[in-house]
Amino acid sequence: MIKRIWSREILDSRGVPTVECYCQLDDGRFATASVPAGTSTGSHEALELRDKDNPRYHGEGVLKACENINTILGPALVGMDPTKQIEIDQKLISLDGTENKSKYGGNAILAISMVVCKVGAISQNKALYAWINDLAVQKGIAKGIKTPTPLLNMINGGLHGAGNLDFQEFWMIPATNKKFSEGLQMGVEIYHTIGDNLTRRGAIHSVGHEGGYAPNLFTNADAFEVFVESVRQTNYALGRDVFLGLDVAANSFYKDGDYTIRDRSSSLSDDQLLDYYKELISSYKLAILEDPFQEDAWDSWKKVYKELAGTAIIVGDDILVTNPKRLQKAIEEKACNGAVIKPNQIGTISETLDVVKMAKDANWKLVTSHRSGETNDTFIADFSVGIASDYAKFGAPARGERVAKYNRLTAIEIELDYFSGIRK
Ligand code: 2PG
Ligand code: MG
Repeated sequence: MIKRIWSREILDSRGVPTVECYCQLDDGRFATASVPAGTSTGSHEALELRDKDNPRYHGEGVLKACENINTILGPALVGMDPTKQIEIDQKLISLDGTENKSKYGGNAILAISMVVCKVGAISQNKALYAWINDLAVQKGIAKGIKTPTPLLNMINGGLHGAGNLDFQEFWMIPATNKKFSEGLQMGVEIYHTIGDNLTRRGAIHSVGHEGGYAPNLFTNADAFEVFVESVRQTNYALGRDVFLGLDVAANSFYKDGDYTIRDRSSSLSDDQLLDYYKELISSYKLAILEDPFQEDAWDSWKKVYKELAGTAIIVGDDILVTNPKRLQKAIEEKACNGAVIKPNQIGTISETLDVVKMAKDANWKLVTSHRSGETNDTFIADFSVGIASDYAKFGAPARGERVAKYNRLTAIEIELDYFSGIRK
């Protein structure tokens, strides 16, 4: 049973405070978990509690969230069985009592939900991904695990990049018939080739929040040009071994009814932007398009779904925010056919599983995702396997907090190969 839950403030990969939580059982075993945080957050996400009225860390501290764990939420769970995840999450939700977890903070609540999940697995001597799959089954999801196809974020723009691109994430997607580790290796080779090509072009680059290059280029489409050039220089064929994808994160360049991007001299209406996506999809073989319109532009989402869902997967992130109500609406209105899954957008593991169940029942594709502000916690990698996610996006194949998750997936792949007899 749970003996003690304790939390402290740590830093995420951007140098911004976040919550780490520790849970010890009465037999002495324990786990720790830490929550990620977004930069381009959707306005309908669970509330991330920050010490806005305290000048330390420019008001970004999370001491209050930690205190909520240490003095209220943690003590309320002492004595409970850590394998009762759904009951524990329900208790956290009712203690908070608000729609968006604003009383105690989504960051405080998720930290506990994650650490309970980890210690629940430990208490049964189970691999975390296997325990997550058991929880998924408890929620009515079909039994079964798999390693996902990675969406490797090679070029960072928008709110994530230090360069001048408007679109947020330019992905390389290995063909889905490749093993995870093979796709990752292809991605790394292409990543380094892109770096060389950007250097040769003098497109001054650093890296963005997620480890992808953050260049200065003339247009967003030029990033795809560099991509295509780089893939050609490897042994892989675009459209056969490798596909491209995009998280537009359109919220970040939407203002007063229009979208402004450097590819066009004047601002674009929703219809003009849709026409531009059609051009990009056919020129660059984009297989997945995330957040093409801002988070409340339901009519434009319905249009993009109608016109493009047969060609590319239309994935919702800021529009859905891993929220069952918004997902239900998107299913009914046919707004997308793929969902980004981010536990910290909703705040508990159980509610995240509810969203996974709904998306799977609607035959949508799942993209399990990190956040731009990450820690070295690899929980999300196990989660992606435990829910048999189609895709996982954990950033570039570079930078410690990103590769920690990819390396965890290769470890899981080895373990699964070993259990299935493929590997001795
Ligand atoms: C996104 C995410 C993660 P952030 O938009 O999909 O890549 O970014 O965590 O900044 O919301
Ligand atoms: Mg996104």
